[in-house]
Amino acid sequence: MGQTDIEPLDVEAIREEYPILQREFGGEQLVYLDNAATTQTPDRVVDTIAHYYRHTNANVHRGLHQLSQEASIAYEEAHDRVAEFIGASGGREEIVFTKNTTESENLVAYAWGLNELGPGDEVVLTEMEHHASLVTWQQICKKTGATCRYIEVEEDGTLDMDHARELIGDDTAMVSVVHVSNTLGTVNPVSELADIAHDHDAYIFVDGAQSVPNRPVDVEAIDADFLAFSGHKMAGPTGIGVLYGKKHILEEMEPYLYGGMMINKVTFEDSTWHELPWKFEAGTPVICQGIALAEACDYLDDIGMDAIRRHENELAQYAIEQLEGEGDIDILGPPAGVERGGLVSFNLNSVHAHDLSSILNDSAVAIRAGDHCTQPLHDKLGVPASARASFYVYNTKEEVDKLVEAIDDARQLFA
Ligand code: C6P
Repeated sequence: MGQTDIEPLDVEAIREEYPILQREFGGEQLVYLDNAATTQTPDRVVDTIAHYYRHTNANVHRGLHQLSQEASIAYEEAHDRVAEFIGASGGREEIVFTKNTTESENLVAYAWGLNELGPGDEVVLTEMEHHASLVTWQQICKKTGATCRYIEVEEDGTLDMDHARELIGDDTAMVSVVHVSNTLGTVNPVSELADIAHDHDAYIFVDGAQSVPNRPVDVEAIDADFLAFSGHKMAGPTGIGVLYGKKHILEEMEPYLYGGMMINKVTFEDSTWHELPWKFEAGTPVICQGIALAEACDYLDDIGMDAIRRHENELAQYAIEQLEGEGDIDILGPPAGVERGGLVSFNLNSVHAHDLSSILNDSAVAIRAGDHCTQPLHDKLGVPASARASFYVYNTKEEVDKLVEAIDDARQLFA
């Protein structure tokens, strides 16, 4: 479907499911523009959590009693629902529930990387990786003697694909790339990168923390070997992340954490492992969070992922237009008109982003300021920090206008 055929979101109706958006600070209604950090949670997901604890709460896979069986079925089915949401035809066997994107990255780095990488092997990342990917692979490379290489980011915030083709070669064992940059908003060509990686028998790990919440993502269309994302950035609860992995790769991997629930047979001498995905879910898992994440997937699909993608891009483009108006704001990432995720990072002249953020807070406008866990990228761009406004399904152009007005107040203050 072309982006123009898609019905716009009924934002007014959507907002009714988020009482938190009615909060006021200092007499001003909250303008929540920190969604790339964490999105708010709609009533129906909160209700699912409350219902679970009121009516179903029990440990899973252990009890033969009715409650435990109900909780187990709901938890297992949540894996199937998440698989469906990202187009994983292998169902629950390809979906591991973790704590967050960061843990999903570490799971693969430890369970696969520590065993498979060695001197001479290369892990190819991008200069716009989040620390969750960058630090994890950097440290696994240090432990194994493998080398990290970084695909350069061009001045317009896109990846230098010639450089990607140069770097990814027969020594490459893993390409780990962020799908949508949490700092630049850039949408990376992950499918093309997957083809390049596979031409050299390397795996590709896609960091979907900022893409799965905001656009349709189909792991099989991309041909990702691994994909990670977090529930708390997609209208779900905190405390749950997802690792998708192709079944045949997960089957070959060693477990990451050992303990109860992930075993098949244990003796004093040795142990064997449970089937997928339980082999990777040691101990009591994230039961309620998993069930609530499945509800968040239903919620997002009911709105429509194509419509969400359009809404986010429209708000980001509108924000760029408004922010560029005065000529004293530097926008990071692709220029106006180029599709991006629903976020805009920027700097106002010589005002430190932290100062700007606290002035905006006086007007109840919540943004993020700092390095957004992309320190090397900020170093490359020659700025210590940036301010970032990020949008979700309940944000409006009027809220972008309030952001712009609040920035104007800061402008007056620092004039
Ligand atoms: N970015 C932000 O404000 P966790 O914290 O594990 O749920 O997600 C980590 C992560 C990984 N990759 C990308 C692209 C991300 O944006 C994030 C989280 C938040 O930008 C917190 S730093």
